[in-house]
Amino acid sequence: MYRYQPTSMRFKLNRVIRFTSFYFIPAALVAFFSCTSNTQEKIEPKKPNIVFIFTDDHAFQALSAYEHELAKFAPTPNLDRIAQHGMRFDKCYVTNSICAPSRATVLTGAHSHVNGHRTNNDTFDGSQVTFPKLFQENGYTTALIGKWHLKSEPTGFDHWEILPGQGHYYNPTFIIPGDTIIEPGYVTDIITDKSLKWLKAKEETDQPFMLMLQHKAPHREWEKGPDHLTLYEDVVFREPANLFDDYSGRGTAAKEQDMTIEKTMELASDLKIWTEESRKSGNFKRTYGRMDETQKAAWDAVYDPIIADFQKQNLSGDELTRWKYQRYMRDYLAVIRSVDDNVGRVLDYLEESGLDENTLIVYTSDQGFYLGEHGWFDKRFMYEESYRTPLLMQWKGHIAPGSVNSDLVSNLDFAQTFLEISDIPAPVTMQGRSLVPLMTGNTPEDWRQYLYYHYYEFPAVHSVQKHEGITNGRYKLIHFYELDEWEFYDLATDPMEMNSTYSDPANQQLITTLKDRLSRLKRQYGVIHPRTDS
Ligand code: SGN
Ligand code: CA
Repeated sequence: MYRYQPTSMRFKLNRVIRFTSFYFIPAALVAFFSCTSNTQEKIEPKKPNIVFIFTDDHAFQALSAYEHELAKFAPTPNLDRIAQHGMRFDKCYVTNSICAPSRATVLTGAHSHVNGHRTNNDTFDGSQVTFPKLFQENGYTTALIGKWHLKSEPTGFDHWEILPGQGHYYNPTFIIPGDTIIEPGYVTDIITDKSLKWLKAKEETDQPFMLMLQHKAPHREWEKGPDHLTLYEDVVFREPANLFDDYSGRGTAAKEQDMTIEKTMELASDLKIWTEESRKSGNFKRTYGRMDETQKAAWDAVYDPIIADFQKQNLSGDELTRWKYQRYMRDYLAVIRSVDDNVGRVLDYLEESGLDENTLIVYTSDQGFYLGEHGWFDKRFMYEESYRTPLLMQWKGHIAPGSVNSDLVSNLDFAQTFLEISDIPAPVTMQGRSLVPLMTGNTPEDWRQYLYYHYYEFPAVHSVQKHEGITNGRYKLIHFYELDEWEFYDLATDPMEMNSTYSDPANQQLITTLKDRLSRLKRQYGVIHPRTDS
């Protein structure tokens, strides 16, 4: 029923249907019909619009459409609407689990080593081909509103308003062409207001549009918005079973990272337990320090009693870690609820205006995140929580409502997907594959069996070693190549990835196959070159 037809064919069919129902009435109108049919034939059907909603560090565990235990206590009803009206992808993985490289891959449809953006320290080469540029060249109007993080000025957008770097939660600064401004309010609300304003202005035109609506939330330091300050304060979240992981089943990289709730997460900037001393820091200035007096008063009314209670308890050891985990969850999940409310506003508008009839709505994040699993926050590793990212897509008349896909897909595929629905040919530099057949329930027989991963940012914040790897969705082989340490997991028997069984004799044949596949993928993507590399 939801079979995909190439866009041009679909448009022709629509045209025939409209044509017959309107004109196949009185025979007396035949003459009229024959003089108008030419004009009618010339009307080009409108190409689909795209609204791409992107968040920063939204773990799939914290999106209730994914039915994770945690989200039962912190539902996301509006994001779930996209899944109800469309498709939930259960195996969407990123090529490189870190912010700016993920964004560069989304734009270029290419791996980090091809688009040149391997780490957050790189500057995006905006002269290369990106899908927004191709949309512009093919009659679309394009906009980018929110977090950008690619350092160079955006290219390929008719309209852009971006946050500098990571941006701020309260009274955020925006860079706009030729100027820098400060907007009063909470960043998630403001990005949504700006996006709705841009969308509403589009009502006047007939031009198809592509909007990239990119939130800062729920990135560290997880500052709640004014509407959600008390939300979840009474909830006690269930701890992940491996909150107190001792890393004994893995190698050096897991043992030597710097991203534990216990040691790395800061009481002051992360958990808002400010002291006289920590109030002098730059972190204080760029968070609480940006609030106006009214915002501060509302904030203090919630956090002052928390600080007092914390000081009274004098916690240490595991009890302190447990307390930090609860505070982390309360803040992080409340920040997500504000994303959810604001996504609801966008969906309401698209429905009320009827734009949802011809708009692909996408919700995804730049990568996943640890919510206490392995004792961690942050991302970077190829382990599931940070490797996977949520992906929901709604496109009326094309994607069956409430459908679920479990093929291996990637942020590498987004650009080609958007180009295909808009009938724009993808350039050869793009290395993914269009998800359109999957969206319509017709996964091709030769769909990929393996995904390639590569993380490059070391030494850097959180001290995660460089690694590359391969997965088929069940087995995962990871190579921390600067340490020359390998890890192997079978997600069917060890879903939390607690014990690498790389040395288990029973796995050797499988590992040899995966190594061979890894080499093949590296050749295919141009990581190694057959003539010069082994
Ligand atoms: C900041 C964060 C880190 C985070 C990186 C990258 N520290 O440095 O925790 O890993 O950004 O995040 S913070 O105290 O400044 O928040 S990313 O999403 O942009 O890749
Ligand atoms: Ca991120």
